Amino acid sequence: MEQSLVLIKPDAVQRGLAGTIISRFERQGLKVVAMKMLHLDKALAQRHYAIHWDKPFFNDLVKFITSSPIIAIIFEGDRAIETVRQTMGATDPAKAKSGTIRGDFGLNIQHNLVHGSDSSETAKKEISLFFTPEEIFDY
Ligand code: IDP
Ligand code: MG
Repeated sequence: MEQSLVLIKPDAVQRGLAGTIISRFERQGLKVVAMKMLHLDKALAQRHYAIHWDKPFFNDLVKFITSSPIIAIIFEGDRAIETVRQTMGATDPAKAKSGTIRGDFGLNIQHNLVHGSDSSETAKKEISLFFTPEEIFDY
């Protein structure tokens, strides 16, 4: 079993797409094992996106992800990391296939609705940034 950290980003929460997005992952057989709503502070946003610190879009990304509340979820399942990435679609909604979350609802490369871990190593790091072991359910 794998776990992936998913963030429902400010644009998705504002547009009332949280339920639709959670449902798309559930339909793929992924199970919610932890979930919380939170307003990210700058420090946590910078740690979460640390890999992108030198990119030209880093400051805008941190501003965007801290602009209003998000929903953090751990999805568990067989090949959860790959399944989450496929269900999300490509980073740029203009390039994401129809039938994916970003392809169907994303507006532009920044406002692309959802985050998902990109490897088992990053998943472990990201999960520990957002959740304590006690907040993760085994059922
Ligand atoms: P991912 O979310 O598909 O893993 P990453 O390359 O890890 O994509 O980028 C993290 C986030 O940074 C993206 O989801 C998007 O919100 C934002 N981002 C990526 N590339 C650009 C860009 O060229 N301009 C503005 N924002 C970007
Ligand atoms: Mg990424």
